[in-house]
Amino acid sequence: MTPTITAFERSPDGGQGLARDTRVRWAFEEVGQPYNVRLVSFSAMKEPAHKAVHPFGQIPTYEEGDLVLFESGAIVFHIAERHEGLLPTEANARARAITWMFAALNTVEPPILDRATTWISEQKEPWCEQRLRLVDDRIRSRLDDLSARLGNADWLDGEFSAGDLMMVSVLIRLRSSRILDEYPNLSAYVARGEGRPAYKRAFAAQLAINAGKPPA
Ligand code: GTB
Repeated sequence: MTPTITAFERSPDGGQGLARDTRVRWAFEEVGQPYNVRLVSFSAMKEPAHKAVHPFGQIPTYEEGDLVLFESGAIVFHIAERHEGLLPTEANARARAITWMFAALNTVEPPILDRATTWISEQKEPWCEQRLRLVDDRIRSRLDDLSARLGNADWLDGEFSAGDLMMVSVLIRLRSSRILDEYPNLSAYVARGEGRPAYKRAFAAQLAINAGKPPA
């Protein structure tokens, strides 16, 4: 059965691929699994029908027969577990790749999200600039360590894995801040991820929906 995911009917980013359906699309593309997309509006997301699928009224979701999932991390993990290509077969390497998925979502993404929230919702507050400086320092602290760990390697732990897919997806959100430019190896890492044919297909698929539409 072909899985169906949900995505914004009209993404606030106008097709920059920053919404979290892109990472799920990328995972599907990496493993060669076709998928369907159901587009939802901001108001429909808060209706009971969508909340039955996603308790918090958000995207992305994943439906395949009786199975209903939400949370992009859980969905990418599910795809990676069910198909070859995103997780190593050797048990310890597999556990490490999963660890990097969690690190991306739990350790690196939170301050990046704080930045986005401050930038989008708190710009008019008198303390906004001060808060941005604090959040940027927290981001730099994570990137300092991530950059040191990556070093000159192409990927975080051997071959490209779901851990890299998630980490690159999280770092992409930083592009407009220019903070990533301070870390040439992380910029190159993100560029390597974006250069993968699977990422390009995922990006193009979401752009095809959002191009030409004014941002939501
Ligand atoms: N932890 C959940 C996950 O990883 O799946 C978070 C899901 C989430 O935040 N979904 C967002 C959503 O549905 C879309 S991706 N928001 C609507 C709502 O909460 O009412 C976050 C997102 C939104 C917009 C941009 N953008 O425009 O740049 C980027 C990312």
